Amino acid sequence: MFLNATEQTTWLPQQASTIASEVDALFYFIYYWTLIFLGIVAFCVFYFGWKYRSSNNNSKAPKSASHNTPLEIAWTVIPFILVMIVFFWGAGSYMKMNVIPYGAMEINVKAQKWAWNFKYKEGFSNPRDLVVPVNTPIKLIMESQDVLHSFYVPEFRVKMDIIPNRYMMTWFEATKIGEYDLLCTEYCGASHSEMNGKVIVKSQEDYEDWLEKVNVIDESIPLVEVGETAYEKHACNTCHSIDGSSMIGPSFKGIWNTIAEHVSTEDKLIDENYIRESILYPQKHIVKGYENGNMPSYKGLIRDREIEGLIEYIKSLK
Ligand code: HEC
Ligand SMILES: [Cu+2]
Repeated sequence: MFLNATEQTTWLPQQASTIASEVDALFYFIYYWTLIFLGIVAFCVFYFGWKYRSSNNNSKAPKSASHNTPLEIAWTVIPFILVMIVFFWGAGSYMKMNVIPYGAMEINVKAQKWAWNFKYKEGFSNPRDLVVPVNTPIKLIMESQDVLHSFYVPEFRVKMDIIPNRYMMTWFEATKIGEYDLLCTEYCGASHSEMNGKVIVKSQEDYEDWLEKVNVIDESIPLVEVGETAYEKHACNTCHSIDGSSMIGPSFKGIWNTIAEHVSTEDKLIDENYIRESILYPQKHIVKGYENGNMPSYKGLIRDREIEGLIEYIKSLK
């Protein structure tokens, strides 16, 4: 429980990446030395407080307390050695975390208010969940569409800020098959707390099966259901309600075939093309009363069938 357990403990989540045990070992090293020194200092405070209390005969106190060479050397050299151990140990782990192994599998990450999207080299993108094979180094090439976000997977001990207008890199190698929480850990606006997903670690075989399946959209799923899933997966639900209540964006309820009132462009009928355009080029028309909402563009992040699904879904919300 106390020394670097691979399973979840009271203190730390389980270790599910190659770097996790190293991070924890250093953490516990610092943690226990801190406890030891806390004990020594607290003991001295109470012991000397008692020993030199005023009711005691003060003649016991040393005549000159200005200097004690062995003591001073001890309290300089011992902490110095400890700090140097922490420094070199930490620098070593830091290098490992930041030097991306050659030949790592690359995945592009897009962060935006308030959703994750993962682009695979095979030519498709997966919203919300990052699916990876086990025991494979994964390099993430991350970018933000808007503000500062941060990619955080506690079980992997991996955290990297995503600064707008540049690529941010990080990497990890998952060691256990399973599902792990993925969180945004940089406050990024009203629905920051909903900006989460999963890292799904699969065996090499399952991963290849998934790759094959995810590329073909299952035609047997009705469009309305595709739309309903996309509404959640693409985080439309953080800004658009389906019950008529106004959030950051207008509600989807009952808007089909009504007229959208726009700021500075002409009003438009809400039909198939309008919804498609709203998803791909949201800044083209701005709905009255929602000037400050700033919907992100889903161009390149959403599949055609999902757009078709969302249209059907919005139609169904009477
Ligand atoms: C960050 C918040 C946010 C997210 C996420 C978001 N939207 Fe929007 N959306 C807005 C805002 C704000 C507006 C109104 C301003 C505008 O027209 O750009 C809007 C407008 C729209 C409109 C036009 C509605 C009307 O009444 O004219 C549609 C359709 C739409 N969004 C669909 C979607 C879909 C589908 C998704 C998910 C794939 C989505 N939005 C995700 C904020 C968001
Ligand atoms: Cu965020």
